[in-house]
Amino acid sequence: MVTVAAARPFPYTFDPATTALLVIDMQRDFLEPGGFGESLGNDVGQLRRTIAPLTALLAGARAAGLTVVHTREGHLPDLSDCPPAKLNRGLPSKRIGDPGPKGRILVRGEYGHDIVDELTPLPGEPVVDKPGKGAFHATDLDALLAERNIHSLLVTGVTTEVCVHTTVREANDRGYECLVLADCVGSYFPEFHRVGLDMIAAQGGIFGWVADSTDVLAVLPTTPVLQPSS
Ligand code: C5J
Repeated sequence: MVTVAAARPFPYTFDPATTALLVIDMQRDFLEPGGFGESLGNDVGQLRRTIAPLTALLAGARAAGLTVVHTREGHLPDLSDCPPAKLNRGLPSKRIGDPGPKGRILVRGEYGHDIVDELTPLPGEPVVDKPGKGAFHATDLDALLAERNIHSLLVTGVTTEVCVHTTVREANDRGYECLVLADCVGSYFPEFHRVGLDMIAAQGGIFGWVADSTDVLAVLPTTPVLQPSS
């Protein structure tokens, strides 16, 4: 077991053998200049600042032998997995499935839907395609984690108040202990980011813990932990 003493609201203890690094929706359309997110007037720099610390954390997690799971938000090309309540939101000309600057918006298989080059998953690392904001909704994530005997999640990705928050809430309800890495999650809206993190750690850690990636890197083993069989 290792402990992140600087985590708030109190130290976070985890067993690297039963912990996964979850990388949520680090997709070109959310993060890259010229992508869908920027076309809506968002400052992608607010998200891009997560790439460098997340790259370092990924390297540390891989060296320690942690399970690494990536997610992508998006839909089948015929949009049959996108409920009307989601489809009918947003600017009329920039809805899910419409042509966007990097391919059809949030459609699987399109260039903009895929993960940014800096964080390309390694062969063997699961990539969970999710139709919702939460990574557990309508996916096999829970089964995949159970198969690997995972009980704790180091949570990273975008955006803090939407897909990260929804996923942490879902995970918390399912019994996972979640540590959210403040410098590895990002929002287009700095205020939402700050408050989103505060909400997670409030009330004695109502949804989980918050720390910086350097606090985790300082305690991660430098050689691979044995993966327990499920
Ligand atoms: C994510 C979104 N990934 N903001 N999506 O947070 O719509």
